[in-house]
Amino acid sequence: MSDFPVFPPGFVFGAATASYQIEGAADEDGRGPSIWDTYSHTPGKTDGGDTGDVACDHYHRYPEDVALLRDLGVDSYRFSIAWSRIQPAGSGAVNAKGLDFYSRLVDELLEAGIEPAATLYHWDLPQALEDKGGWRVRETAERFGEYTAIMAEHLGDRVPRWITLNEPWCSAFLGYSVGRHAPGAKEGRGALAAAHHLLVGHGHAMTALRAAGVREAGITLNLDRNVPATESDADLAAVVRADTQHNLVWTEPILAGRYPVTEEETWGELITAQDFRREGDLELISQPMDFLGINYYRPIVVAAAPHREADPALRVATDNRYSEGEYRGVRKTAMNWPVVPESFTDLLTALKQTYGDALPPVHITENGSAEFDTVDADGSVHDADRVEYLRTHLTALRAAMDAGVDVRGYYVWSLLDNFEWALGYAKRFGIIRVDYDTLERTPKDSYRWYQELIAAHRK
Ligand code: GBH
Repeated sequence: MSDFPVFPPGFVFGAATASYQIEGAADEDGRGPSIWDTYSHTPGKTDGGDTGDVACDHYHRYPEDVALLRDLGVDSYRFSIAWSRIQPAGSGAVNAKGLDFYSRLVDELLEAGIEPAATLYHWDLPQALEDKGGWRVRETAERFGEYTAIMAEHLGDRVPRWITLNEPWCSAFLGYSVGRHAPGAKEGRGALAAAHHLLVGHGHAMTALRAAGVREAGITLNLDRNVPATESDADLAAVVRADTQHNLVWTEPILAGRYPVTEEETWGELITAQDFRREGDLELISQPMDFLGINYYRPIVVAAAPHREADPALRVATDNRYSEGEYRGVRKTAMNWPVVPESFTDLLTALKQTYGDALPPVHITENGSAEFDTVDADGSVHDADRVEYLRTHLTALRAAMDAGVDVRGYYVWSLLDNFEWALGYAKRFGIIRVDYDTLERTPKDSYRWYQELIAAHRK
């Protein structure tokens, strides 16, 4: 056991998933369509034309999945709620069967001694709301607050930990300017408005969660560790721009109640000139949180790249004055992501340095790796690379805690192999293999390793 990093008593070990990536049952029990149904069913958008129609069929197999979580020994399970199961049209009437699914899931978890951690929005916006403008319009943020109130009223006493949004950067920029995620838009102003309205939506959700008296509420951000390709002035300036769009646009309003201003053409300055910004927004957005969720996977090498867009809003929103460079001399995962555990430590200690006491306790709400898993004749998966990834990243996390960062929990991404968005089912992040023909689940070596690490903390 000496190979395991040791965490303090009370540290939360968890596993995470998201609704559209695992549930399937896309047309069942009154679920309305979401932007990911539309996007994945549009030819050419996802690798292999993969969709979440069936996914891991978790909607029907959740008792089996909860049993796997129980055997794993986790303290907590992070899942997300599909808004369009609750409100098929994104507002108004509540679909009782949708609510009932999450209620049964939560009861099953509690019976297994596992604390539910619910994410309210992991990218599957009801299509009906996108048809009215999606996150480009303020109404969506208001509807999100109403939906949150419904969920908190029904599950607030049984779900202790609530996450408003997962990775709003992806929703705003991959969704509305880069176009690699649903709804697949390529807009400048639309993406900036989406970013702002996602923040406002987070604020409305915080208000609703506070009103319901839930135990803990926060947001999950995918903060990036941006490292310059060279020490040239151009590359260093590109890092500032990348930090602004990926990190400061989110952390500054949420943790410091202000827009970032790092150079003349950043999102922060552009947004102050936009008419979607309203008096009082920053107060709403910067309500105190009980924790900050952070998803971490890899560092990003940033190199200056030429301007391609004439429209300044689109230029900022697509961030195309930097390009991802290659991180040399380290192993790459199946995503071609560099494995650099020290970056994880650096990200967290830098965040603490920047925000000090304004940084709430942290939960690592996702960390893990996609690997080229192979299945042996006896059905076993010896995913040594994933075990090594998890071991070194948990060790790096422990180092950040030793350096003074208050980290309360860690959720491995992911419990199951699942629908990896635009990349479909080919990228496998699970500690449990899913056979997409039979939907059979097989724990990988990484599952056993994590199980032992957790068990070692129970002695
Ligand atoms: C997180 O996203 C998500 O929260 C989770 O749902 C996801 O499965 C996990 O990490 C692993 O990616 O679709 O062409 O843009 C992190 C952001 C979004 C980066 C999807 C990789 C795939 C390439 N990820 N993206 S593309």
